[in-house]
Amino acid sequence: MDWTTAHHYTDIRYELSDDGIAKITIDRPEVRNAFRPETVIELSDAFERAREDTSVGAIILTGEGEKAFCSGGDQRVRGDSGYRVGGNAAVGRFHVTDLHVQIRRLPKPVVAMVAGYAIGGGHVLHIVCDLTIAADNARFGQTGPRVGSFDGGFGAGLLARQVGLKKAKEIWFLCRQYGAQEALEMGLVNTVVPYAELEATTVDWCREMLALSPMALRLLKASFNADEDGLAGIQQLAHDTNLLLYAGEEAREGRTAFLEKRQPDFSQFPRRP
Ligand code: 2NE
Repeated sequence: MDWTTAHHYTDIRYELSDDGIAKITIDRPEVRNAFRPETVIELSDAFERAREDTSVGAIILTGEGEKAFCSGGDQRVRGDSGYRVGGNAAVGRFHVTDLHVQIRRLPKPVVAMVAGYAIGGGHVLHIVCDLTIAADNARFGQTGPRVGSFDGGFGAGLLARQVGLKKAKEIWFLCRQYGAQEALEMGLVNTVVPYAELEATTVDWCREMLALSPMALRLLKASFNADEDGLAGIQQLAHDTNLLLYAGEEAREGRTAFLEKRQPDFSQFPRRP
């Protein structure tokens, strides 16, 4: 697969295929692709770039190398109030909170391509992606309680929806690691393939989605999230619907009437049963 670098970053790579796939790679293999605040800020920028690029229809999130997808927050820059930008800020924070929401709000499918460890906050990153393609060497798990941390947001709630409440509690309470096959059996990933076929399979899945209606996929993603995200999810779905309403004659009449300073004539439009 040929990828073209579309923007240069420090901690990540942002590449495009020639047929509408963006690939975002966490490029810190020396720490098993752990993310520091700068990494998350760059990830956020790259996802926004992929969102705004109308030629992009599917996004892959992955980690450099075969040893890890991501090992979570970089513990070397973890301070007493979060992760410190530049490693030395007095006040830290959790930039990844916003990234989780951003991935879920992004109206294009996001596919986690996992080789090696998806651990801790790295595990939560794959949980918030729409699909996960795992290599046979993938290992999944949470470590929070081992290092004095936890993710009670999507990391707990969404995981419980994916694997069931008892299993989700087991994953968090025992901090065990699970192999790719076990992850598949519990519904944590969509498929498992040999590492050598990981990227080709992920690209194939993306291409299958690229051949489908982008608006239908957008509305489906918003529909799944509407159920899970409460009012914020309903807002996304409703605004997506408004986007479609804008494209029709009925809404145009409302806008045109306002601009022409006249009463709108909606009598020409059916009151659908
Ligand atoms: C990922 C894992 C299981 C890999 O094990 P292994 O044996 O393959 O590699 P090793 O030797 O442990 O790691 C290689 C190098 O990467 C660093 C290590 O310290 C080591 O460095 P050197 O000794 O070579 O200098 N490294 C690995 N993960 C790191 C990390 N997260 N931060 C900084 N350096 C890291 C094994 O490495 C592991 O268990 N890693 C820690 C996983 C972890 O606990 N992550 C944080 C969970 S909390 C979190 O992510 C979080 C949250 O809970 C809430 C909000 C935001 C984030």
